[in-house]
Amino acid sequence: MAETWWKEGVIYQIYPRSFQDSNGDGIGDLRGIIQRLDYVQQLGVDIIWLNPIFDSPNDDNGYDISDYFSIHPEFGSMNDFKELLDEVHSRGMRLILDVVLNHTSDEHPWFIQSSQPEVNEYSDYYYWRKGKDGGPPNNWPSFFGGSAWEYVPARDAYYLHLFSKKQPDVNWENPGVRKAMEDVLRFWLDMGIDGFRMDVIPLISKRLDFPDADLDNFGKVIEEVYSNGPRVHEYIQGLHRRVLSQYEIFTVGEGPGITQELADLYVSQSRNELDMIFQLDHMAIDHGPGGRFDRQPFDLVRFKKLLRDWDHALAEDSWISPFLDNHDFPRMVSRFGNDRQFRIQSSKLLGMWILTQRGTPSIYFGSEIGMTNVSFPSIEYYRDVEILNMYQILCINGDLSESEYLSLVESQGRDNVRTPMQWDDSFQAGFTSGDPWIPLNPNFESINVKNDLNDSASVYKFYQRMLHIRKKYKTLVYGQFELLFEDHPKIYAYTRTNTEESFLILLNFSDESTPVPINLQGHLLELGNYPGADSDELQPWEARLYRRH
Ligand code: ISL
Ligand code: CA
Repeated sequence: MAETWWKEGVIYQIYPRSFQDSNGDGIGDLRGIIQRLDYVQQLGVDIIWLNPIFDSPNDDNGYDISDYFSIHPEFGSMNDFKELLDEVHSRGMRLILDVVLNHTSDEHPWFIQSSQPEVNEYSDYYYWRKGKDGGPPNNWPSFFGGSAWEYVPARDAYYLHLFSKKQPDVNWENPGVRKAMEDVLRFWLDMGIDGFRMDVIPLISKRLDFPDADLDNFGKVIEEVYSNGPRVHEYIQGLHRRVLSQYEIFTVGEGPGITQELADLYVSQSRNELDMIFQLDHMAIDHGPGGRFDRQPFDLVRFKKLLRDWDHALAEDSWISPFLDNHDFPRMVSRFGNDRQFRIQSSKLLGMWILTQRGTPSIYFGSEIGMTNVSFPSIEYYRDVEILNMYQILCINGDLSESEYLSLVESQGRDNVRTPMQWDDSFQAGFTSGDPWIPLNPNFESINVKNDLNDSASVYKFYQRMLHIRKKYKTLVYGQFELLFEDHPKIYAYTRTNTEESFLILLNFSDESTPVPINLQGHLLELGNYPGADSDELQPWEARLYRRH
């Protein structure tokens, strides 16, 4: 397997609106990130991923881009961006940007032109179709609820939007679109960035017969109808050949609908497409057929086997980026750990999981101090377009009460991970001197960076040690993965092995202590989350990393 910097690095994801505000307007910005770069560097990560920072009306916080070539003024200027890039590079780190090639904002000039009744260069830049039987062209639902089609009287036609109606899908069949998107990538690569996270990239090619979907299971709709369209590989290979291959960079594709069987087609190096994907199957582990607000119990055994199967399904020259949360999913300690009695232990355990996987781990800001989900008192506190749309559908027009809905949002909603970074216990947690765009999680008085930096047993210090260990042993990057005790209901155990050495990872995913199921002779404890523990009993949420030659 070829060794490269982007396989050996660790990604740190920053949600720019929520990291650090530098000018008191309540919105995190690029100068704020610059102020905090030493913090990020000292943690020990290598690659910073920023969620979209381009001009946008912010219907979906920047995933609705109205100008691909400019920085959103609320984040700063192009000079601020160049300074940030220099500062990242001078600290020996890299920077990747998040680019949305599947859709634009409805306020993008292309869409404004495209909506005009007169035929023009942009008329065909989006998917316009006539209605059927007085309704939309087919039954496709949007990711955020409601129909994926919106009627525009001026064209007497509907346009497709798989996300919000302010995010029309662009028509990649049009060579003008493909060329325009290549220009976008080239512009930022020429500025010296180190790669891209590509939003919903397997969605860019559509089934042009627009077949009705079977609405029983939204996950299947994504996989079988929206994703992996007929020309998707041709399009990605085109980007690779004409643009990406000319630079020393890497790409990570967000992979909704990419199955184990299809993954190699996107990420095997021999395919000349992407360098890695975020596979999302494990993020749906507690989703029912209706999606995230159709919550199901978490099943550890299914989780372990799913992730094992993903690892084994990938070809020798394929790669992924393991993660447990990001800006779209709840805080990992609240979802997979215990964010009350065992917040510190389980945050460390999950950190050990991420940093002992095969792949390029991705850490979402705040995980390194064990930030948790938030519980806001009413719907007015929420900002996310998905949460607000589903409120209309499930409460106002449906039969959930507000409190039933809020309880779903508290466990599944995206705003859980978008509250501001908790730097200290002062006013607004040190995030802003003004009014934050979304309220802070009130637990910032106890959970914050300042506390963690002053405590040698903190989650932050554990991440720092774990990152150091990951750097030291390439076996943790490249070594074979093998799952042990696959049916054990509490323990997640596995080995990472290459020719020189082997690691054993023991994680107790439960609130009860449990006997160690393996003979530990010849194993050296590298790191654990309980002081001095090397006994034959695993404490609640205990995590241990052993090495043996
Ligand atoms: O949340 C999901 C399922 O309920 C994910 O499938 C997610 O919505 C989907 O993968 C797309 O996410 C990406 O594109 C969206 C944007 O809102 C998300 O923030 C982004 O990560 C539209 O651009
Ligand atoms: Ca600001």
